[in-house]
Amino acid sequence: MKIALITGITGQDGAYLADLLLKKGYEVHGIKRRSSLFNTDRIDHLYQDPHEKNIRFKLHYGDLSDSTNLIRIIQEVQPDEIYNLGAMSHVKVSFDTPEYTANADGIGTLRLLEALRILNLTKKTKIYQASTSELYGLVQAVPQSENTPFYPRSPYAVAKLYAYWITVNYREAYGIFACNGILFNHESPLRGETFVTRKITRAVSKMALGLQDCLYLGNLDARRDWGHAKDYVEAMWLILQQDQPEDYVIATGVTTTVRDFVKMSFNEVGIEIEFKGEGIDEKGYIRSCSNPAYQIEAGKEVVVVDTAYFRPTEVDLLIGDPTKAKTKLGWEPKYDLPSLVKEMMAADVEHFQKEKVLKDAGYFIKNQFE
Ligand code: NDP
Ligand code: GDR
Repeated sequence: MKIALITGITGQDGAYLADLLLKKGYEVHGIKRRSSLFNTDRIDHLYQDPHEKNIRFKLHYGDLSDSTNLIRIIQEVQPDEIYNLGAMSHVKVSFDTPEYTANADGIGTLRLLEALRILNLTKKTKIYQASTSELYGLVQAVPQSENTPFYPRSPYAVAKLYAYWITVNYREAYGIFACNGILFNHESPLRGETFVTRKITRAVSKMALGLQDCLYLGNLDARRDWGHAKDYVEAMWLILQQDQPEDYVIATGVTTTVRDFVKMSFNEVGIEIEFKGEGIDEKGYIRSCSNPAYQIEAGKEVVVVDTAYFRPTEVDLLIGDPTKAKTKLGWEPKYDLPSLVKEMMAADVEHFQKEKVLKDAGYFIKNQFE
């Protein structure tokens, strides 16, 4: 039985990857951070009681900023494969917490690679590094491939640039089977609520149900190559199953603006919206609503640009070229953007329908101390 260790197992990708590896027969270990509230929502369905025998899913407390902790866990687990998904992954927040981001996202990767050297696991353990399309940053050329130069535009991307190169360096210097997956944006119903896609699908669902009035967004012109996290974790696994350790771009090859993502989300609930104005004066209004379940009047202002969500330096355009992954890994995404939006909207509408039932019955308490 192969043994995998996943950092960031409580995140979106960690949850999908753990599920995939368990289905493939792996013993899966994950590192979770201590928090004052439960933070294992996304993986609770995978939980196995540690008091039982022969369990294949185990969680360890840890943090990428703590080398001794990482060394101890790796020594205990003796993993065949490490997937380093743990990171402070929010680009905008990285401008507020640049030093912490560098520590977790950059030096955290170094700590894992060094642990393999210290424990003499350089020949046994393969390692996947969660690299990102944010490395491309300021557009040099499109579509972006494994050969496109990097130009990071945030403390997050700069930290990930260090992680990318230290992964390459340890591969070349010590022969570690260490690979970068340069993944473009990938989303799902498990996506963190403050990333733009999930922020949109949640808000649109709430607006359709009369639980929210307006959605405040930043740059509507940004273009992203959005795929589904389920497809992308499959690629992570494939990358570590090859004969040679290499780096791969994982993307759909299609790019869409934030504005169009908003329109597509509203369309899922039968609502058409139009945008008027430009720049910070741009607003989105309801044009029509064909779904009788939702009483939304035409002309209502539903999207407003708020400069608080602008980044000091923005990444305007991402569109990936996944040719290498398709040819060498045989990777093929099953989802396109419309099917992704459909799944995210369906999940959020269902969630907020339940919340509305509670609220209508007087049970919905926003803050227990209010
Ligand atoms: P999430 O933000 O959903 O998950 C991040 C995970 O990292 C969480 O489990 C989080 O724990 C954990 N984490 C944060 N800080 C630390 C730390 N100091 N030590 C240990 N664990 C930590 O990210 P995604 O699942 O979306 O992304 C997975 C990885 O892939 C990240 O590295 C991200 O940067 C990268 N990536 C993501 C892309 C995407 O579009 N989703 C695209 C390209 C790269 P907690 O739950 O406690 O917060
Ligand atoms: P990104 O994702 O920065 O690409 O990083 P995010 O969804 O945060 O932003 C995408 C684009 O949307 C614009 N935007 C907004 N973004 C947020 N979060 N909130 C808003 O209100 C808003 N309005 C407009 C942003 O300016 C940006 O251009 C994600 C993360 O998962 C990273 O960890 C990962 O490495 C990259 O994707 C690939």
